[in-house]
Amino acid sequence: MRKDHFRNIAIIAHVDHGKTTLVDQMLRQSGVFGERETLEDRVMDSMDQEKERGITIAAKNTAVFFNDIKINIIDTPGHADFGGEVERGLSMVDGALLLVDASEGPLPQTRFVLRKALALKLPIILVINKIDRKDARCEEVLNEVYDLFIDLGADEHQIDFPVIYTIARDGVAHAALGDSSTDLKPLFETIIGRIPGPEGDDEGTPQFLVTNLDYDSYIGQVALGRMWNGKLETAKTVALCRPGESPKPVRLTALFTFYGLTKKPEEVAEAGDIIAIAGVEGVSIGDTLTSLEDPKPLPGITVDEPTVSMNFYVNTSPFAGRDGKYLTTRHLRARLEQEAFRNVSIKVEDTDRADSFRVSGRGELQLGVLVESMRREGYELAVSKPTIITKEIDGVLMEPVERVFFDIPEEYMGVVTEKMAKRKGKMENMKHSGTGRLTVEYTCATRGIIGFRGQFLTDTRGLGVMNSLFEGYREWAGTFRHRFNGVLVADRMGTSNSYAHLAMEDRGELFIQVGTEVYEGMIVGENNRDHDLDVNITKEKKLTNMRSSNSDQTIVLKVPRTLSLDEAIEFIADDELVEVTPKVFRMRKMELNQDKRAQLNKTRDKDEQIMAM
Ligand SMILES: Nc1nc2c(ncn2[C@@H]2O[C@H](COP(=O)(O)OP(=O)(O)OP(=O)(O)O)[C@@H](O)[C@H]2O)c(=O)[nH]1
Ligand SMILES: [Mg+2]
Repeated sequence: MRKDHFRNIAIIAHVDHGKTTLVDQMLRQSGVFGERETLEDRVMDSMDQEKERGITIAAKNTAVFFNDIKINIIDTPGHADFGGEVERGLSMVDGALLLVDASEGPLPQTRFVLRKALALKLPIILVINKIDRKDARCEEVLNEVYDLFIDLGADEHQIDFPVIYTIARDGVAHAALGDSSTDLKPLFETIIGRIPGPEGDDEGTPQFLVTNLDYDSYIGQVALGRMWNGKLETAKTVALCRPGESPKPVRLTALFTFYGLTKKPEEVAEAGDIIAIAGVEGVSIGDTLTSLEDPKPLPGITVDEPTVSMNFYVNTSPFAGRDGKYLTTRHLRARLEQEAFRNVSIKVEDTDRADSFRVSGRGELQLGVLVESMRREGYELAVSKPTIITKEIDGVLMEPVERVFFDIPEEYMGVVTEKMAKRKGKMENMKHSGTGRLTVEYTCATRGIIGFRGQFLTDTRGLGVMNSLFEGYREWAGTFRHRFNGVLVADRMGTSNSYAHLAMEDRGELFIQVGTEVYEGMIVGENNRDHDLDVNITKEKKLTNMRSSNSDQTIVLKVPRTLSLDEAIEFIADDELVEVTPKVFRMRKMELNQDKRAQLNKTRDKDEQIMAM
C-alpha cells in the first residue's frame, strides 16, 4: 500500500554545495516555526564541531509539511570521510535530492553519493544550487551531471530526472531558469510529484529497522529508523531481533516522530514514517523491532569497509593526568566501544598492547573528529599516525587507492607534479579550464594522500582545491617516505626560553612558544635536515657580564609554526604520537628516552641496509 501522506527524502551532495542551507529554508518556509522565531544559519549543524568546522558530520532527520503531506528529510554530510552516514541515510528513503553547485559542477563526492543512490534505484531530483554565483554555468553543469549518470550506468528511467534551480541561501527555487518564483514552492511540488510515497502495510507485522543511534539530552539514548511495515505502540512488548541471535522481548517506553527540529511524542507510529524510539536497552544499528508472536527481522545494515586506522593509547607522557578527567585503559575502552556502537563505519579492536586500541574508519578527518570530541569530554590519550588498512587478496598484498582531483592555478602544476611523483601518484588526466586554472586527476595510494592536504594548501598558497575519492584496492605500491624532514626533539624536561629558541633558528622551525614546558622526547620543531635531532630547548645563556645581558632585549624571535590538532595528526611519523588532553596537545616520540631511541634507530638503519642488499 502506498502511503501518500508521506515522502521520505535524503539530500546528498559534495561537501559545501549547500545541503544544510537548503534544509534551513525548507524548515522556514514550511511553517514549522513561528513567524517571530529566529533561526540560526545552518541550524541542523547542531554539534559544536559542525559549527566550528562549517561542515556537516552526522546525518540528521527533520520533517516538514507541504499541503498536508509530511516530508521526512535527511540532511547528509558531503565530506567523503562521513560517507557511511550517507549510506545509512539513503537506506531509509524513497528518493534523493542531488545538489550540485552551479559553478563547481559535480565533484568526487557527487559521484560517490549518486552511485549509492542509483544502486538503491532511488528516483533523483537534480538541484542546481548557488545559481546566484557570478561564475554559475548552469547549462554546462547540467550536461556534466547527465554525463555522470551515464558514466555510472543509470537506466533510462533514472536519467529522466527533473531539474530545479535554487539559491538555497535566499530560499528560492525555479522550475526553469529565470521564471518568476520567489520561494521554494517549485521544489516542494517536484518532491511531491516525482518522489513516491513509501510502501508500507499498517496491518502487517511491525518492522522497524534501526538505522541510526542518537543521544538526546531530554530523552536519553534514542534509536532512529524507518517503519517498514505495521504499527508500533508505546508500552507494548515487541521482539528485538539481531542478525544471528534469537529474538528478545523488549518494551518501548516512548515513540517519537519528527517535526521541524523537535521530536514529537506519539502513542502509535505507522508504516512508512521515519521515527525514533526510546527505552530499549542495548539496541544497536541493524536491529529490527518486530512482533513477538511472528518476528520478521529485516536484513541488517552494511556500509563500506573502513580504509584508515589509528592506534589510540593511554597517555603515558610525563605530563599525563594534569588536565584530564578520564585517563585509564578502562575509560578509553568504554568510550571507544561506545563510538563503534553508535557509528557502524568505525571499528575498534584490541592490539597486542593492553593500553592501546586500533580504531578504524573512513578517513583521517573522521578519526580526528573523534579525537577532538574525546578531549572535549575530558579524556587524555595519545594517537598514532593514521595508516591505511591493507588486505591480502589471493596471496597478494593490496592497499586502498584514491582518485585525487586537483583544481589549481597553472603556475603550481610543477610543485604538485613533483610532490605527487614522490608519493608514487599516477597522472590520469589533465584539462585546462581556459581561465588559467588546471584540473588534474591522479590515482594514488591512500597512504600518499594522508598528510598531504596541509602541504598542498601551503604549496598552492591556499588557491588549490583538492578532492579525493576512494577508488578500490590495488597491489601494494612499495615503500615511500611520508615526511621528508626529521624533527627537533627536546632532550630533557624543563621550560623553553628565548635564548634556546634563538639558537634553534638555523636548525629548523619551532612549533612551541617561548615558555612552553617540555619533556624528554617531546617534539618541539621540524629539523631542516632529514634526521631527528635531540636539542636542549631549555638552555639558558650563561651571563658573563652585565653588558651581554642587555643585548638580550633586542632579540626578535621568529614566530613559531602553530599546527592544529588535525595538522599535528597529519604531521607525525610512524614512530611518533600526538598526546591529547582537554587543554593541550603535544607531539612526541613514541620512545621518549633518547638513548633507547638512538638504539632503535641503529637497529632500523641496519634492517634497512639488509633489505636494500
Ligand atoms: N552564493 C551562494 N552560497 C550558498 C548558497 N547556498 C549555500 N551557500 C553557501 O555555501 C556554504 C556551504 O553551505 P552548507 O549548507 O553548509 O553546505 P553543505 O552541503 O551542507 O555542506 P556539508 O554538509 O559540509 O557537506 C555556506 O557558506 C553557504 O552560505 C547559495 O544558494 N548561493
Ligand atoms: Mg551540511
